[in-house]
Amino acid sequence: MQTANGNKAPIQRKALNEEQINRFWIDGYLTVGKLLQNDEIELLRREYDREFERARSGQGAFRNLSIDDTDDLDAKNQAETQMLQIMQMSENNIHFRRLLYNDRILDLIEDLIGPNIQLFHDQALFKPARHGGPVHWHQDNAYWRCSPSNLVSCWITLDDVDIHNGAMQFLPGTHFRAEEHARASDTSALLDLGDKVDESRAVAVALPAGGVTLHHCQTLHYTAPNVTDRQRRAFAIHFMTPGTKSLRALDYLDVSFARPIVRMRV
Ligand SMILES: O=C(O)CCC(=O)C(=O)O
Repeated sequence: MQTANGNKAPIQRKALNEEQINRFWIDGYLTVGKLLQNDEIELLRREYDREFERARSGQGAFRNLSIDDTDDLDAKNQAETQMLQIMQMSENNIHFRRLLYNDRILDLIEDLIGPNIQLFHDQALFKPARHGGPVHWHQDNAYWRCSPSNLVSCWITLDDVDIHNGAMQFLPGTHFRAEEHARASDTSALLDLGDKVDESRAVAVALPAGGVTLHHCQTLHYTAPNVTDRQRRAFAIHFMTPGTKSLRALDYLDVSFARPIVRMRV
């Protein structure tokens, strides 16, 4: 934007400094740290637990990504390994709906993708204590196949996370190139980049409850099985700029480009 005297107007940063923005574009992810306050975390934990109890008792949709896709409630609930997912929790729960419009979150996103922001989708990702399953190495856009591939995800944890209960692990600098993914060998619900990943370069991001990481839709990431006595409750919000489209999403994904515009400043 030009000012009246022809000079470039300084870009208005909302939440991130220049070094953080550069870090995000160089590494493909950024650790933000604790963003939610304790009372917000408590409320969201209660609502999250309620939504999973409802779903697991047959009153709502959920998937166990650790097993092949199925509608069999017992199979999903009783599997030895459980990576549980509720898609679009914000469509049924006002508190998670409100979180989509949280200014502290949107200010971060605005600094990365600009002032017009649309929800691509949201998901709750729950690893129960002791038998929480992994999410294999992947780029989000291998599932979504969105174009342009410039979506940014905000991953929020409602529990303290470290490498043992399923903290996010990222491979810095992998967002510059789309990789071919294969279906995982242990479950039809996940993709897996498998041997192609040099895990020695992975960075695990420990966070306190209420903490946030941001990642680009082509950044390779992974979360390990939860082998601890602590549950790991996370919620991911995937944001895009309006006008993004999908070339050809995987058939089992509920891809929509008609979700709310959560901030508009044209
Ligand atoms: O929460 C997890 O375990 C995985 C999250 C993830 O892959 C994502 O948010 O893109």
